[in-house]
Amino acid sequence: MTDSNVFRATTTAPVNIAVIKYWGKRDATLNLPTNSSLSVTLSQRSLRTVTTASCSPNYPATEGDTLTLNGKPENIQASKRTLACLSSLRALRKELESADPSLPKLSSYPLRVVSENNFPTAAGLASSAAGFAALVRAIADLYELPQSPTELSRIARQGSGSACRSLQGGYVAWRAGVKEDGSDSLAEEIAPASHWPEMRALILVVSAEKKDVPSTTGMQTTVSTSPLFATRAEHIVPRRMTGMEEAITKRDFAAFADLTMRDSNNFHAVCLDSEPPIFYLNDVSRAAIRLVNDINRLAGKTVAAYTFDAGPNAVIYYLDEVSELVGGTFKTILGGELEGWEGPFGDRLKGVS
Ligand code: 2P0
Repeated sequence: MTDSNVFRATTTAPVNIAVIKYWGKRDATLNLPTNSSLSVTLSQRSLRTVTTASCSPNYPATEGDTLTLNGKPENIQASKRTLACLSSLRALRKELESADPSLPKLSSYPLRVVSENNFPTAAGLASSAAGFAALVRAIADLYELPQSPTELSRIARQGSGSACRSLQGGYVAWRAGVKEDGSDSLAEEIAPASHWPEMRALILVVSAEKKDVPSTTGMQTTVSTSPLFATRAEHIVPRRMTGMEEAITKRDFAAFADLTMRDSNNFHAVCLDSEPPIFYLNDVSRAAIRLVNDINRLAGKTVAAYTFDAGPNAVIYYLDEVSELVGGTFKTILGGELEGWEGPFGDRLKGVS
């Protein structure tokens, strides 16, 4: 607490990029996925969200809770997902206050949340993942909640599915769960970043524009119209989750890369199989795929893997030993086609300081 009776907590949350993709909800209100997914948490040196949550008995009750995103006020009341996160976090704080009446009644004060991304919002760079993870972590810290990151992932999931994977570092699995109330749909760290410290990610910003089809809408279209989708969710992904966990445990890059590329391709295949079809990749994305294939062919083994989310931007995974080869090739061949990148040589996204 400060002199002015304002309680405050600041935190950061990283971006995560899935190597086994989440695509499809079995419950759109609770944000329950049709299949499990697995992601790699990127270093916070490159992409992150910084969020400050504060509350005070002096904040006017008439203003209610407020959220400022990248300097602009957001309408919290219009975002059911944000309201769901705030109400779950308040309920946990109320439990603490009921158990210990000497605690300040933070749950009754208006909240102010201020959040900044250091990368383009909604450009398929998982901004909602880092955003909701940071919001949940900041308020949980402000309220001094004892819940573990896995327990908090249940709340972040209601903000944005992929956000549940950004509360932990390293390699994170989001278990789809089977319960209707979503209580077993949780993220858990399967290995810390230190388990495989040679892992690197190159981010190619093909376009920093907002994506054409938002993820939530795209997923619903795929679930309700794609005949291929059931095969993906029921057969392909469960096998790949097992294979990917094994590849990570054994630090088997070739197996990790093969599954990563196949799953990205399969996710974009079910997008194309939707009605109307959903196109996220463009010509530059396809050039990046060809370049990774060329690099692997010339290296005589799999040293790089591409993956694409709901947009044209590529993330390339590789190990530190081939940084020069992968970074140098992409910079030379595709550098001119890109709006920016976060590269292995300390290059930055355009417009990022
Ligand atoms: C993923 N994506 O696993 C997949 C791959 C995009 C493609 O999670 O509706 O923004 O908020 O739960 O989390 C993007 O979906 O969707 C996403 P909602 P979210 O990273």
